[in-house]
Amino acid sequence: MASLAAVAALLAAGLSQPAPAAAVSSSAAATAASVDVTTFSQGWTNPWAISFLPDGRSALVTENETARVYRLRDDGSKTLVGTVPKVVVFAPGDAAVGGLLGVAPSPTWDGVRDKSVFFMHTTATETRVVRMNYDGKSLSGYTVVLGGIRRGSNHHGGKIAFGPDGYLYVATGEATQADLAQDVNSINGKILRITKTGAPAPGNPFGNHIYSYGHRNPQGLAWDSKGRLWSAEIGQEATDELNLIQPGANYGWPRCEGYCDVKGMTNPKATWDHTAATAQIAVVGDSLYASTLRGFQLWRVPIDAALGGTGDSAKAAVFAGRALRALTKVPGKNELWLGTTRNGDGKDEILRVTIH
Ligand SMILES: [Ca+2]
Repeated sequence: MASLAAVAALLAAGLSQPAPAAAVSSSAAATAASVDVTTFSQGWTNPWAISFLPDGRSALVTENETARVYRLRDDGSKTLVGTVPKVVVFAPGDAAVGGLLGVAPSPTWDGVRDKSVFFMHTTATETRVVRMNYDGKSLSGYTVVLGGIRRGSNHHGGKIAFGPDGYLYVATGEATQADLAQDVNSINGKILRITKTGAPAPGNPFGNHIYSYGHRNPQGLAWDSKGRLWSAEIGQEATDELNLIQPGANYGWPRCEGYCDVKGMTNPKATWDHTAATAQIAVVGDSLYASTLRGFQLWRVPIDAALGGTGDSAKAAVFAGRALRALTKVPGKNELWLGTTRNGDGKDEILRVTIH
């Protein structure tokens, strides 16, 4: 447990002012992956999401409040490709409250025949998924794909990602209206599964946009090597959750937060104290990795342990010292790109996390 004590010490030192970043070894020595963390790209302001283009060597990165979109290459260089219009942040300075959120290039994007890139963002009145054209140089056009997602002061979800089935999965928050999460006629507090034109994907469990429900503020989506969908969401007063997502399942909010024993509600596979603010997830090999905003940590959760009911005891912090959000796996490598957040204008970084 020495490594967890080290994490605690870092946190005690780092909560008000970011402490020097440090990698810590996992507590589960027999199965632990060790990580090397290096600063990879600097000059960022609250990066929210990182999503690779099909070339596998460069990614689009959104900035939350500036609404800017950059292309980040594997040498760490970045190029501004445009700004998403109509983005409204209600409370500048607090990255929790909307702005430009997720990004997902079309899986067949080539910049010529297929230029489609999808974004999720808040406007003055709603949260929406939009499509823009990216020709490899700049963004143009703006088409609303799915509007009418309610926005509140907070809890906007925001992650979007194409699944192995080619459909777009959209994590929506309950916009501080908790009862919407249990309403299968509302698209808030859900994981949605939609086509590129915003229609319900074929085979959805309720015949509408909804794939799963009972979510509070989900910001993480990732698939494992077996094609299983996982999601992370931030809790209210007690518990952040890592959930294994099944179509049609009810993940409990607001009746349940974390584990509970209510018929028809699906329990999480791992949890954190809600003060961690567990944001995004990515899969490398047989483990899930989770970034935390207020926990200042990157966590590793062995997938087999999570499936077997021991996710909480098996999870371990592998890096600590920075407020973290944007997280994605690098295609073809045992590597993550991980964005810091809330360090002030131009002071965030994208970190390269190499997993051994
Ligand atoms: Ca839940």
